[in-house]
Amino acid sequence: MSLSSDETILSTPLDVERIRQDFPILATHVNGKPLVYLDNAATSQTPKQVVQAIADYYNTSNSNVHRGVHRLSQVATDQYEMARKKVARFLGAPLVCEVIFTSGTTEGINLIAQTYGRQHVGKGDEILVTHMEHHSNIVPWQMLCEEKGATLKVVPVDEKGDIIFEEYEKLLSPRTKLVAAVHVSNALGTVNPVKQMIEAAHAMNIPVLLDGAQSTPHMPINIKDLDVDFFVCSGHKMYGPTGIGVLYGKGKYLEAMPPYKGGGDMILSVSFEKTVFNSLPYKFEAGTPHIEGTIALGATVDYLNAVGMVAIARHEQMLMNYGEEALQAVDGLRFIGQAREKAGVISFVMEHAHPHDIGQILDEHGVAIRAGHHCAQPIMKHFNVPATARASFAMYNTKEEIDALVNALHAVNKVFA
Ligand code: 7TS
Repeated sequence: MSLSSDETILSTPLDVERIRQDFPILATHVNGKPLVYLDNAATSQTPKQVVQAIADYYNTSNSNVHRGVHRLSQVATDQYEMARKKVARFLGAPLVCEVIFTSGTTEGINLIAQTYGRQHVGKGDEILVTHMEHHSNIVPWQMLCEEKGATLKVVPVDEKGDIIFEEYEKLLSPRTKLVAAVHVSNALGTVNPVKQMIEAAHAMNIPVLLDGAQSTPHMPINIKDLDVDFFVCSGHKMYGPTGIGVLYGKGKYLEAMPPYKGGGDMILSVSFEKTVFNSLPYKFEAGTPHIEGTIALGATVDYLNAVGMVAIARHEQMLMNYGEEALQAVDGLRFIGQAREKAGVISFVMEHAHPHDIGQILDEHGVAIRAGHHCAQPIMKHFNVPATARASFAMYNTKEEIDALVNALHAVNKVFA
């Protein structure tokens, strides 16, 4: 990512040793070796301040939100709505009521497909995705296209793992009803040129949904600056709890969209003749929400603000450069994905060992990585591999941990080469 000079001045290096004290799980030993946790793209670890926020909620204010006149319910509601304000500020959302809590990225995308999508996509229309999408940004659109007689179009990716921008521009057409693109690829680490993609789509009045599951943990996000129409992310990939995520949508779209789920809290009044839906954001939050997860997501945002997203991005970029250099010392290792701009992820294959075998031997050395297709089978096929091994970084990772990864990969070669 590029940093403005102001951001560069403001950002101080991370005190990683101090940060690691906030993550007790990092002191775990696996097979007698210190844990080296490099599977952060799947789920990142959670600092004790966030865990404490969950415990505090249950110990002091556990109660349902938006419906009680009693003290505990008021406290819980205040905390829940405070989390919404914190998240809105963190993501640079123009309006707090445009922030909707979901169970995660997957639910956010499905919500858009089933509401905006079903409302706007018809026979002969097109949805545009990239070749590097996670399955959760492919399958909901395929289901919608199937139902409506529409077509899923795919922006091609080159041999480095960058989208081919001219092809993207050519694919935008009056039939395109939505661009749904990943901000940062979980399989390759590619940072897509989303600002330019959004500008090109908007020039043709096409709205854009960004899958921010892998960008939110690694870089400052400013929805207003991006001018993106929909943005989704997951708490558990940004040091927060599982089961909570965020959907941002521009008010003009959210207002016009039908609800996704019916039930309590999303209504103003119900009779058997007619139901009047609630205003934003409650229209999209039916039923008792993930209250402690939401409040703890607010605590997560506090934590990330205290550390600083610019400082996190710089630290991880340093790890990425160091890692790409260090891994070249491993015989038979080949990177999958060498895009112009990358964040968080190094994906690779080895000449003599299958990714699953790599993952297993690394585990014996206490090193946790992900091996598989990363729920992104189409891009695996593009690179002609069934799977990759993937090391993914977080703010608490160190150069020494990358050295441990490299040593363990030498051990893989000893077994298989
Ligand atoms: N989009 C991207 C880019 C992702 O990386 C993931 C999860 C999702 C969507 C789905 O997020 P969820 O929180 O709703 O499950 N990616 C991964 C991964 O890379 N390894 O495990 C899950």
